[in-house]
Amino acid sequence: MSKTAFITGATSGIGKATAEVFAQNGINLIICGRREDRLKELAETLGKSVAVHTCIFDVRDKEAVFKAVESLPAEFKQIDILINNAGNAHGLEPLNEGNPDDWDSMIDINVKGLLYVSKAIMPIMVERKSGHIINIGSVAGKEVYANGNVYCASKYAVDALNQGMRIDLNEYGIKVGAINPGLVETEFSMVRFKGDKDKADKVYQGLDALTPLDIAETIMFMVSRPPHVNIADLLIFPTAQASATKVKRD
Ligand code: NDP
Ligand code: 8X3
Repeated sequence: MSKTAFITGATSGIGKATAEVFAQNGINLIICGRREDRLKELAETLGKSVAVHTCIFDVRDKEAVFKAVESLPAEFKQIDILINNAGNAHGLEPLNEGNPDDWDSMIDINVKGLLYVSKAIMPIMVERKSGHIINIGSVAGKEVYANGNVYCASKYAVDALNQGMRIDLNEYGIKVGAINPGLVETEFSMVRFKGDKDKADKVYQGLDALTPLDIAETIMFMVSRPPHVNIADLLIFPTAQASATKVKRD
């Protein structure tokens, strides 16, 4: 029987590419995000090959998250795979100059949002004693870099939650793993720099950054391992990147 995946942040970047690769592999989809027009367009395209349901909610809104999961149509209720992907960086300043509203966004979306979505879906997996959760962390959750402060803290939290989830769900046979990318060219930097295209473009200049497809294909590899194999934690860089800050540029 076909599997069903619940993907947060499917309107763009890594989440969207993951939805596309899953659809190519016959995995039915629940695609989530705030931008309804984008979700509808994606659902229309991918709906030609698999069953697709769209959920429009802000992961910060606890009630909306639970309502979205509770009101899934019967054919989408048995979620096999959860991709906790929704997230962004907001700002890149020294901590003493940082904007507390940006801090709230990163902690509320990247950490609390991931928790709310997981809380809504874990019982479904526990009940069935089966499931696979993939958390999208970052190199920022492995190394702190200058001005990364709260974004790094939020991704260190994802790393801790990935470990905690794996330990707590172990007795139910549920797989939990993280993928932690370095530089991936998406809308990420446009969000981080609040629409400043020059600043955003500079992040990816002079190197071949990872693409959302690179990450999606790796996620597909993770979810297609045999039942006894769980990829627990994976760090992935473009070849030109050796650490959070060591990047070879032309
Ligand atoms: P994008 O900006 O392209 O995509 C972010 C996605 O998250 C969008 O679909 C957006 O949907 C969703 N999202 C953001 N805020 C919310 C919210 N409050 N509620 C619901 N959905 C939300 O960035 P990426 O694809 O690069 O980012 C995806 C994940 O990958 C993030 O967790 C990011 O931290 C991580 N990552 C990215 C790297 C990179 O270099 N790009 C490297 C390492 C990790 P919408 O706005 O429609 O709600
Ligand atoms: C995104 C990659 O290096 O901007 O998580 O933190 S980085």
